[in-house]
Amino acid sequence: MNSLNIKIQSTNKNIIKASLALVSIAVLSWTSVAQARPNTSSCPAGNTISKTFSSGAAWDMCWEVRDEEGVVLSDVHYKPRNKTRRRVLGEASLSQIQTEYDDGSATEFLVTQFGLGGSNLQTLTSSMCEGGQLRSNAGRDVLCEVTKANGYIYRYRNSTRRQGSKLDLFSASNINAREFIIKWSFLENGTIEVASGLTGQFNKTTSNAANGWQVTAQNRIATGFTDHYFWRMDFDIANDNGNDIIEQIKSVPSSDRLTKTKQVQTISSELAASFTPADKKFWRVKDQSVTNAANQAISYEMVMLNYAQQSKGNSNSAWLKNDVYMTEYKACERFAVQNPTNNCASNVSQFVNGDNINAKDVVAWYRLVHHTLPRDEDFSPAAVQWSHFILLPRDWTSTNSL
Ligand SMILES: [Ca+2]
Ligand SMILES: [Ca+2]
Ligand SMILES: [Ca+2]
Ligand SMILES: [Ca+2]
Repeated sequence: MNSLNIKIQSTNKNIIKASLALVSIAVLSWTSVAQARPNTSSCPAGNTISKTFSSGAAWDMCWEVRDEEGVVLSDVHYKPRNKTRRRVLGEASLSQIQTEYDDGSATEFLVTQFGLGGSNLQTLTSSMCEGGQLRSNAGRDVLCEVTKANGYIYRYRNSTRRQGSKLDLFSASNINAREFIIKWSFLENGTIEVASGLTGQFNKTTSNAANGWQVTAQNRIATGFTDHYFWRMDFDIANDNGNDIIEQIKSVPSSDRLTKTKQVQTISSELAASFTPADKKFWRVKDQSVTNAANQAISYEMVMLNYAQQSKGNSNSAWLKNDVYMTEYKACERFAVQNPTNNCASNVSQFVNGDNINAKDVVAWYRLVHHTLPRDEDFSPAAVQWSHFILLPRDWTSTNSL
């Protein structure tokens, strides 16, 4: 058992107990790791990121680099202005990028076959992190931490207005000449924006113009392709990571569409689901016991709006059929696809196997799709194409804290 597994497992008390019964060696060092997480004090020296805005609102988290996922964030806490600091996420990562080519060329699994970390993770210079702070891993600067103005948080006539700030974290990974900018934005008002920006060089060519775009300057046909980004979000709301509840919320229009009726459903067993734009379906993760000052359960809502790009992948890949997957935490379920099958399932569609997720340690997986039909202007390098989604506090505070 390596230290990574121990770290992941340390957030699950049941697994720790079971493993302690099985593993009799190295109990001392093992216990120290197990006790350490999920407290931020367990974060390796120098890997804590914290930001307090002038309003008093604050974020703090831990970051690490893995060969496969690249930058992984953990123990993400938000402190609204004049309110209690509470945990939002236990861990968050980009757990797979699957690339399908329009001409049927072999599918690639970038996170497990090549890795966003290791030597693919790019060294950043201060000019790439203007006004910010570079953070290093294994002797190289690989993460930029920068505070930026973010425009209006709100305004109401000229008397009531506030402009806000955000904390941006980004890294860049180069895989087969394509480059991915992975960016996390933590806004002063509790909103989290998660984004991957595709840029770099599009080198793949094809013989059939119907499967790509004729690039005039290079006299070749650049292949079209689809990237499926699988984000893994282990929400661990507040102190207890084992009592989180997922709700699916719809606003269903009447047949004449003159009204909409809200439907709230607690998801009691593991779920694979897709968007229904007509119903404005979304999901939130709420704590079973912690409430805001108005006695409403605190929660984060997943705003996974990507209707224009979202589509099913090839029919041979069950994990490309749905947009979201909600599962019970399992330490071995790390990659959405090509997960190591040592006593574990190989992909997220199999992670959904009927386990109870009502007041449990739940994990949300989001498949975000982006199709690229290259343009002349992309050669070269290609302009960044952002694919992003938002995590939004819902009833985290009883009023607008700013
Ligand atoms: Ca957890
Ligand atoms: Ca909780
Ligand atoms: Ca399961
Ligand atoms: Ca969880």
